[in-house]
Amino acid sequence: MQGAEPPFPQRTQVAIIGGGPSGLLLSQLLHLAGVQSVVLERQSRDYVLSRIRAGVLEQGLQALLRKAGVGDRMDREGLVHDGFAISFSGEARRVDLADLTNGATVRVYGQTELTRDLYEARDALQGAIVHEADVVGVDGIDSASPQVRFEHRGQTHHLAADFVAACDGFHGAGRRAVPSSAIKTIERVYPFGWLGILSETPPASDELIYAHHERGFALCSMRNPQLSRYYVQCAADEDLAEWSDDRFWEELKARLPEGVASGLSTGPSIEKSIAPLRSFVAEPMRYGRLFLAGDAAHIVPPTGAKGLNLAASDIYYLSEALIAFFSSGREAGLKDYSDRALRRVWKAERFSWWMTALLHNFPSLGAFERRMQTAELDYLFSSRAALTSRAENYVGLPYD
Ligand code: RFL
Ligand code: PHB
Repeated sequence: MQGAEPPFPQRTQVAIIGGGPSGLLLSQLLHLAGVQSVVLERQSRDYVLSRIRAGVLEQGLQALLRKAGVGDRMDREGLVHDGFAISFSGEARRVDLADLTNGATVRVYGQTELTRDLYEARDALQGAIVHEADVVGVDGIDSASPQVRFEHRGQTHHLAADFVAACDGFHGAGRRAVPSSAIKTIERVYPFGWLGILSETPPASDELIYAHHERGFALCSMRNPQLSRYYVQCAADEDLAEWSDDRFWEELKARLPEGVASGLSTGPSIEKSIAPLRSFVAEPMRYGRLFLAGDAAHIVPPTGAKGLNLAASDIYYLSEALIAFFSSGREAGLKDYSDRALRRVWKAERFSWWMTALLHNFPSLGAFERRMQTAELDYLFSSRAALTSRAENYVGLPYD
């Protein structure tokens, strides 16, 4: 099954806007606890599965996927990483995550694969997912029975629910349905983007390499031993058409230490895209019966690998709160949701901001600030205390 066809359900307990990782994970966790939901996704499933995004999963997200019954393939195929490297001044230095954090690791497993696993799990349980359902508004959010309005192939439909979860990403409709006087947004847009490619070549190294270089930041990542993901910092208004594969490889190599660049396997790209970098938080993450989760509520620049992981911690808090409400009428979790989620969000914002500031070439930086970046990097690798703090953040702060 590739999603529900009309006639669509007209009422459910939780209406979920967005069939990305946040929305799918929420619907799966609710289902396993006996709470009904309907997922409304604007795009087709193939489109959602063609987006190449995150790759690094913290332990909290891994545990949540297992709890949702979707951890098997991740456990089989995902790559456990117990360290990564930061290169600067021509040399790559290792951050030994496991050693610094009493054995914690991260797992490299693509968001595309994780989303595919979630769709399959929802299908196996006959979960209701409506594709090409473009949500255009939410009515009665501060009443006991909000209604989600959506358009599907030219027809307008309504879905009534006890609660609405806006899991519809940064450009979604959920956040826009909240009166502007009831929500505050805080944003920083960075003056650069990331140009990323996917290529069917063996990764540059067994571990990720975050490269600080005067030409700009670069990142060597991967999806599996035959599939690599690379990024280079580019201008915010960069024209993708000007980036041939050859130009990309040349620029990437120029930003990597000699030893890594000389061994790099290059080949044709199978995907190439530009992502803008921004930090963004909407507060609070609840208005009436509408809850914001994942990218709908916050964006982090990808340098800290935190976006998908934050979406997961939101879903953890929100699913617990909704399940407690439907199983025993307890409202405390719903009341606390926004504060609880935001405490973790702001810490991840802080870490992502720090990684971004440390590793990128900001057009505005003077000679002093550039030296501060290298002095900070130098200090980091000379102080176990400093490195431990960064490692603790990279593997993921606890869900508390
Ligand atoms: P998504 O994935 O954007 O999904 C939202 C879904 O909502 C749908 N939608 C609507 N549906 C119905 N009606 C409407 N009006 C709608 N408007 C939107 C959309 O079609 C979409 O399917 O949000 P979600 O689920 O909250 O998931 C968030 C993550 O996708 C995101 O945080 C991460 O990808 C961020 N990210 C990373 N996160 C990590 O934790 N680790 C990483 O290594 C990492 N690397 C990255 C990243 C994001 C990147 N880009 C492209 C921004 C690397 C990159 C390059
Ligand atoms: C990725 O593999 O896409 C990736 C990895 C680490 C990051 C960002 C993106 O910090």
